[in-house]
Amino acid sequence: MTGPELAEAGRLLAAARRPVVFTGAGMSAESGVPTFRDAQTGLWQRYDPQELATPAAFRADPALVWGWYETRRRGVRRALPNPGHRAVAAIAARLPDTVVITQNVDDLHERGGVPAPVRLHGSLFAPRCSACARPAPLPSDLPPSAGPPEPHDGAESHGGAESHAPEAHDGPLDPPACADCGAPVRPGVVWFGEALPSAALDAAVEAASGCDLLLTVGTSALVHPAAEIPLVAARLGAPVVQVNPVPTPLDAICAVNLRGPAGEVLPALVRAAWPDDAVG
Ligand code: BJW
Ligand code: ZN
Repeated sequence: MTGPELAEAGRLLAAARRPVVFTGAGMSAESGVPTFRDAQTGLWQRYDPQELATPAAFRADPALVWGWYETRRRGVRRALPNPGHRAVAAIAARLPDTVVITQNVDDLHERGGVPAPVRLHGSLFAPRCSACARPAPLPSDLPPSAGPPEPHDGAESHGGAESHAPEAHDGPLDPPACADCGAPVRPGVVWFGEALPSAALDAAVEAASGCDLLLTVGTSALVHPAAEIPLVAARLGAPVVQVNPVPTPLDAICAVNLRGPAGEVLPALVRAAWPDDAVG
């Protein structure tokens, strides 16, 4: 990938000292993890968010909701970080004050080399009690997805287009009971109508307020308050660079819009910023 936009984005990245990388579901799309709102492949094309991603949905049918999240968790365990995740890790390695903020509930940034992203919408891997909030152990996986996540050496660094969408085990599954109070354990994610974890939201706003470049990747920027993070950076004068195959509401505030998939654009961006480095 070449072009004046990429060159300009590369200049902005090379000049940055405190960049923020803000990611959404498109970041993991090339790893085979479905997005939410893409036509054809998005989860909300097949599932109703009101029946699965709200506290009321969990109260109404805990087994339906728990089973759906367990299936997604097992899909994510089979997925591998893609070259876009590696490129984000390369940026963070080059610029140690980089802050990675993600809306994603998968663990692909961590497995791609970013140990502690700021998580705005929680994690598939942190279930907790729905009543007392005590953290609960992860259920052990059933074959064929049994065992720990695959190690991430160079051999797996290409990710893959193979889909890890909910399939074989999709179906109701009773959630475990809390070891303290016996209430049902719930997924550790943020549902519609729930507050974001305050420490994560504070850290995200602080990072966006102090950054000198915000790179937004693979988000439709439709879900609030997360969608305001790039706006905070722009309002305070930081250039915003967007990576997305299609336009989003953020286009208007972006200094550069890089139209394309994260797994291709981000490695190209890293090469444009630091042509002499052997990364990406
Ligand atoms: C690629 C690609 C490739 C594809 N490369 N790119 C202001 C206005 C209107 C509404 C609200 C508002 N403020 C709050 C609300 C209500 C609501 C909301 O935002 N609703 C709107 C949808 C209308 N927000 C909330 O309810 C939030 N809570 C809240 O506000 O609480 C208030 C409160 C305060 C105090 C006390 C109590 C309450 C919570 C929002 C939680 C969102 N949860 C979800 C589910 C998480 C769990 C799960 O995984 O099931 O989070 S919804 C879903 O959307 C998920 C995502 O993190 C989030 C964002 O989606 P994302 O990442 O942008 O994905 P997509 O699919 O939308 O877009 C993918 C993009 O990738 C596309 O653009 C593609 O083109 C692109 N792409 N391939 C690069 N290869
Ligand atoms: Zn409990």
